[in-house]
Amino acid sequence: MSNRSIFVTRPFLPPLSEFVPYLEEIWENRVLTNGGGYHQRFERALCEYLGVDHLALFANGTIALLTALQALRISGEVITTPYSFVATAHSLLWNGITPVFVDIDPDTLNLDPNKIEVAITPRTTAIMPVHVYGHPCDVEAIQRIADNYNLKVIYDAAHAFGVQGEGGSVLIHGDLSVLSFHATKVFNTFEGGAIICPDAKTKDRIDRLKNFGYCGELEVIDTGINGKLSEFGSALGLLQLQYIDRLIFRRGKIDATYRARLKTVKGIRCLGDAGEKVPNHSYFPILVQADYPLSRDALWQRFKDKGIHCRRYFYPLITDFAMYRSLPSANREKLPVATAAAQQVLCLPIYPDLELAVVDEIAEFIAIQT
Ligand code: T4K
Repeated sequence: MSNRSIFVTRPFLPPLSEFVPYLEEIWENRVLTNGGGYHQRFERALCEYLGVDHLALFANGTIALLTALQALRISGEVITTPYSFVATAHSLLWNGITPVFVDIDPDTLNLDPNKIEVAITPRTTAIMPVHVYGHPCDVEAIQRIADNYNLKVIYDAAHAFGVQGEGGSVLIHGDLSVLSFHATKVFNTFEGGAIICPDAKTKDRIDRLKNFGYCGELEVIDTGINGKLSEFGSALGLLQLQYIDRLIFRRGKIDATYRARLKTVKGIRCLGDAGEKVPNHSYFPILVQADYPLSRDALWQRFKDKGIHCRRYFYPLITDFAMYRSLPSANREKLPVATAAAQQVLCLPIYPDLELAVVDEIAEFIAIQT
């Protein structure tokens, strides 16, 4: 294995020379932000690529989550998962909403639809599930519950760029879906994000909310925020889109190599494909189980000593952070599956230019530990 450190991910960047003409156009026009030409072109190109009708670009996924909740006027309590990046629950607290945490499904590690109904109270207004690692949630079961109780559904789809489930893009489910284009994601614009909207009216409202609430030049009709993606990010996104299929294909090769090599290693469970038709291989999580010779943390440390920086996404659970810990729904006894997953999970390096020989060596390293 090479001497350089290996991280859990490494952002893809197109050749700089290919980005220069985009930059020259920005320098020439001096339109840097506020919905310029690249922003408009990138929105259209993304809609086409993702197979969705309406989408609003954002400066990052977190502001997009905050805005999605505002757009649907969500208040009271929202049912969500403790097994996610902290931004999911933070978006609720920032909006003065109480997160109600519900345990996850042991197969997919996504919010368990069977546990949602008992958590619904008269204050519940919405469900915020996460397509963790890009594996689709049980969207039909979640929608059935939402319909029965008149709840909105906002998907945190930060990991689900390009994922196709049954019946097309996984992003068309629920009332809104939120993407992240952060540097560490399958598709990146350095920072960035988007909300997938069901119709033009909702997109209009979201576009106003991300631009301070302005409606025209003189009127402010919503308490908006500055959530706009710049022309730089939009231009980069347009260029990145030309590469995305090749990048996901390459990630698929890495995924398949890990799976083949780890299949026979006792005590290691690779999280399944969850049956999705077109996955994006955004992460490669393994669960280090009791019959493996080392604990998850010991394996993580041995990798670290070798310069291989795996990540324990998602540990600690969101419910273990100080601002959530005292909520009744944060009680670990009510979250046994999430608690166990957070103790066992290790995300292995996966990114397009990770050599398959290195993937082999990482898997071999796992296999030979005693
Ligand atoms: N919802 C979910 C489910 C999410 O996972 C996220 C973000 C969000 C919402 C919010 O979306 P954004 O507002 O971020 O758009 C990272 C990311 O910062 C975060 O975007 C991501 N989820 C989360 C899962 O991971 P860290 O603190 O683990 O990242 P960091 O800086 O330690 O990077 C991980 C590794 O990636 C590094 O060891 C090296 C490599 N790296 C990272 C960066 C930033 C690079 O090689 N280059 C880079 O520029 O949070």
